[in-house]
Amino acid sequence: MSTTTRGFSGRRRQRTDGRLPPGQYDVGDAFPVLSAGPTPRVDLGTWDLTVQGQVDHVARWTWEDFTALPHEDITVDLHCVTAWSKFDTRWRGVSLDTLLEGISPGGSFVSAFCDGGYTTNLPLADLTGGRAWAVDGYGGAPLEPVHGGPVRLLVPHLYLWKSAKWLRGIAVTEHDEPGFWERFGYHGYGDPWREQRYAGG
Ligand SMILES: Nc1nc2c(c(=O)[nH]1)N[C@H]1C(S)=C(S)[C@@H](COP(=O)(O)O)O[C@H]1N2
Ligand SMILES: [Mo]
Repeated sequence: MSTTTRGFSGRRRQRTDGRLPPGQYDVGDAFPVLSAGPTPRVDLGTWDLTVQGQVDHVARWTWEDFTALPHEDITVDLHCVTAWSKFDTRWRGVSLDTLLEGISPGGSFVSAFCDGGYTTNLPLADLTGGRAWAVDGYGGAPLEPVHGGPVRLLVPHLYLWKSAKWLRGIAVTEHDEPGFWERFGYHGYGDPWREQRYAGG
């Protein structure tokens, strides 16, 4: 259910079902693209995904390995710190529980890293328990490059800047090390329900 209200910046849909976090609006069918740089060209022949850093062994999947992992369909709401939320988005991907299976982490944080150099930090615990995925499908099709294809991180319970596009791996770290936007003042954790948009806010 959504209703339409007219605000200072145009038409912004509101929801009345409790699924809109504070300060957000429903963007509807639009899917904005927010990237800090150009969309990287990714060669699937040399692409890999790794779990590395403070671990007893590095786990690595080639594209062929990754596509053979068990995939699941995911329907979730997205919340961007720039205030748009998008509801019932449909993704397909591999649970981080699968990728982290058998890893002995020597730290309780991670830095997700990407083609193009983007990074973002999260508590390792937030990637477990069926709450995070490495996704390669969106809306029943392969994930488009502008939205992070071939593979992006999807962590829908945190603001969308934590869902790193063009994901190449997860580095386990001992300390919480600020990533790209976190170094510019974004919040270290980024819970949309607590409006953790900026550090100190
Ligand atoms: N590699 C990478 N991942 C990224 C970004 C980026 O610039 N580079 N932007 C982040 C931000 S700020 C947002 S809001 C979302 C936007 O995802 P979208 O372009 O699919 O809407 O991607 C996040 N992941
Ligand atoms: Mo963002």
